[in-house]
Amino acid sequence: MLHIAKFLTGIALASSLMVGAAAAQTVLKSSDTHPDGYPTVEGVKYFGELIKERTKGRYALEVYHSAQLGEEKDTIEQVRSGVIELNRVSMAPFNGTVKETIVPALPYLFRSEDHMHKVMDGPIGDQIKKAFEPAGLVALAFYDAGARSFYNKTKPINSVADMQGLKFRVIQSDIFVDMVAALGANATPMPYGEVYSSIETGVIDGAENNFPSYDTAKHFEVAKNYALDEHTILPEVFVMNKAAFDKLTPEDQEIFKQAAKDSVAKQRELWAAKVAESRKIVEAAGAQITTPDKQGFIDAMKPVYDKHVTDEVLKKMVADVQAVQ
Ligand code: GTR
Repeated sequence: MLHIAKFLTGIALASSLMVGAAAAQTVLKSSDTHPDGYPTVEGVKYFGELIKERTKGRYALEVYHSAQLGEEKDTIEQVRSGVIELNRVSMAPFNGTVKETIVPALPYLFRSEDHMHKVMDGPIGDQIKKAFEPAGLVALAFYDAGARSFYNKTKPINSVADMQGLKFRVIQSDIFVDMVAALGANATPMPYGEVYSSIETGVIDGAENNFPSYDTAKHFEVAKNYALDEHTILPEVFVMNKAAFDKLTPEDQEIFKQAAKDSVAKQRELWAAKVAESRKIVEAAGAQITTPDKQGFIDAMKPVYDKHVTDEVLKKMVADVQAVQ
């Protein structure tokens, strides 16, 4: 009898300990389209380590890389509805819902990556972060994504004239569709994961992205001509479901914000190294890099501004960005 009683108490104790341990840790989920090791994935993982350490293990993070939870449009819906708590995505798919994200997506608005950093780290960046709230999201951080450029399987691009009639996949945003149209080419928005096979089978001639994406998604295997036109220097955004963020204590909210801020420095460092590495990889694999006449591309972009920078808020933001030295 005594034995059984002891045994039962033992079970009760063990299970209460287990429940206690499970309740003490909330595991949050975050999505990323890129493979493990990519600078955005590593930036978010670092954020996860920091929140775990600074909340003494009360919070932990699982990063689902390689689009395991779906393509960006889908994971944006998942994070908005709270199915997942966090998501690292490009800002372009938000252009239709968070109008302030149009500004950093505009072609040739940022003069350099330094200029972009100054803007996004300052009051305009804060204004863009705030604009995510009505969409049910807290923008925790902006990460680097370098400059996007066009690549294709058909021919080298040296000027806007060479773009004529080519078919490009663009990221899912009307600005990008109009940008390609303004260059005399045709745009097809489609999920990132479909680009490789669409180029391979000739549905499109190419796409547009930075060196690390061109490299890790292996697009260089099917589209060898990479033109360094650098049409946008569009940063990434790391967002959290707002209801999940609001549930945190004020102290934990501070921990999350500071951890996100600390992860930015880490991601930027990893990013710079990855751009150099990816460029070497694609060149060694036979990619032909051209440096087209950029002024022609810049001049062609007026209709994009005329169509998308229409309201006063955006006009002022564009002027503010241009005024940042
Ligand atoms: C990459 C970006 C991804 C994804 C991709 C795309 O540069 O990091 O988040 O948006 O571009 O073109 O779909």
